[in-house]
Amino acid sequence: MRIRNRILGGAALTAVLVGSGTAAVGASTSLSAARQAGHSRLAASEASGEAAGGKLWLYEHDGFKGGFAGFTGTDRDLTDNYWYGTSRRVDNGASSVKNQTRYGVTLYQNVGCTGAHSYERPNSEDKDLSNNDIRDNRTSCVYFHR
Ligand SMILES: [Ca+2]
Ligand SMILES: [Ca+2]
Repeated sequence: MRIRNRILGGAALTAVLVGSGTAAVGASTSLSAARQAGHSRLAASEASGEAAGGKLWLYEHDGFKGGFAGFTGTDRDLTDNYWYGTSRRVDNGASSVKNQTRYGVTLYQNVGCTGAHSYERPNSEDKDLSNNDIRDNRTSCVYFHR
């Protein structure tokens, strides 16, 4: 399984490289198909911060900018979570949110899910938490209402 993944990863990378290299000769349809194949395999949606379906996404800055972190279930302690690809903690750092799950999710001020909190409806987004009870830079717990 591990080897197979490695081969698939290499194939995806090759497809993207070929796509880039031959873009000038104009085979754009197959190129974009190759790019999309590469994209999905490389999980570019996560790497770019574009939220893939099914997760609650916290963002470091307003307007879904900066670091991002995806959740598929309750996490009562964000002190051991880091913005994707960084060493910056998610704890007390979230300023906007997208809830792309079918569950309501409550963001809490304190580890252990207490204190000020804001409820995020299923399939909703909020580009600025500063005018919510949770406010900016306070979220320490993500609670899924399953
Ligand atoms: Ca955690
Ligand atoms: Ca907090």
